[in-house]
Amino acid sequence: MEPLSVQEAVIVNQMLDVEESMLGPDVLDGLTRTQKELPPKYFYDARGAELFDQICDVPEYYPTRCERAILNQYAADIAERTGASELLELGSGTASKTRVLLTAMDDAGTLRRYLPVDVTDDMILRTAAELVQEYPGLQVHGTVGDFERHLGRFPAPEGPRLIVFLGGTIGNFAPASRRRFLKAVARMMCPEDTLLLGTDLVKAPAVIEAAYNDAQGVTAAFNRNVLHVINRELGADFDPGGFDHVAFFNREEEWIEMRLRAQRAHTVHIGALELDVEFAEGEDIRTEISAKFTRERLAADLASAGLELQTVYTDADERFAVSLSRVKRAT
Ligand code: SAH
Ligand code: AVI
Repeated sequence: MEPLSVQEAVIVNQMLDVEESMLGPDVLDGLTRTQKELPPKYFYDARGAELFDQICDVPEYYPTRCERAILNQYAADIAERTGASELLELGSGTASKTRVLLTAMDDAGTLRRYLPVDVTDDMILRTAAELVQEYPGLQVHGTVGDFERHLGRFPAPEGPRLIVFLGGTIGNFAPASRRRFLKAVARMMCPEDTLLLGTDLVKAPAVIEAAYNDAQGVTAAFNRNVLHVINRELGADFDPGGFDHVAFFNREEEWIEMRLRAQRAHTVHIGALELDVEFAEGEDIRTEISAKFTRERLAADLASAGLELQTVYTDADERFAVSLSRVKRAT
């Protein structure tokens, strides 16, 4: 893969090969199931990424503010405990909260390299260009890629590494995939590496549901954006306005489910797949789950991946948690 250079940043795009795009197969698989489903990673084209950023600012969406407060309070402690010289970030987005960590590592005198990974190429390019300006001397090696498929393709560590997965994005995996993913992350960790994981916590359902049903309708636009992506990329004729945004807390599973509900019976044609998809009136596509955690669930998931929970930081209202873990030592 030819690296692209943006000043001192190096960007490698793992998504350029035709066979790397899984959108077609994923849409075919998801929309031909009895319970129609789409993977959440397809929300994030440039517009979806912008909408996600707007979600972070709506008053009802507490996770970003809580996680930022935790990082503001504990970043120096994290830098000291981990002694990391590089930060590899999965699903980095605009890396706005990451700067708190980079600054703490810089203040501790250990910061050498930042390695953001995201499916959205705009994000990686913009973030890399900004960070080389903001942190003189910082090496930035960005990867445009899918963290579910490309974990083995990141640069080898050059020192103790802090692997960061923020925002509660781990909650967007189904439970079995979540544990598989954590296991794969653990496999790429050396004994001196640390995983910093952001997880949203179980709390009053009304608080959680409000966060996914904001009054301004930004989350609804984000949800419908996946249909715009499929229209553009696969030549489909979805009418996004013909689907209602639905988000509710599934109390049994303790996760949010986002759905798109067809307002009327109709057929959608997806040109690139030569597929007609029938919708009944009121039929749903599940577009995202967002799991909420207890400490027990977090510890159990990490343990099942061979990781040992070391520290859990929370905000004052215990809405969100940021945890540090390391690979469990063989006894
Ligand atoms: N970490 C940021 C952004 C969270 S939004 C924050 O905490 O605010 C989730 C991010 O993960 C988006 O930027 C999205 O593009 C990225 N993402 C989602 N699925 C991905 C995947 N499978 N591989 C790589 N990046 C992914
Ligand atoms: C990225 N992820 C953790 C967000 C979440 O809360 O599950 C995505 C999101 N979906 C709706 N609002 C925000």
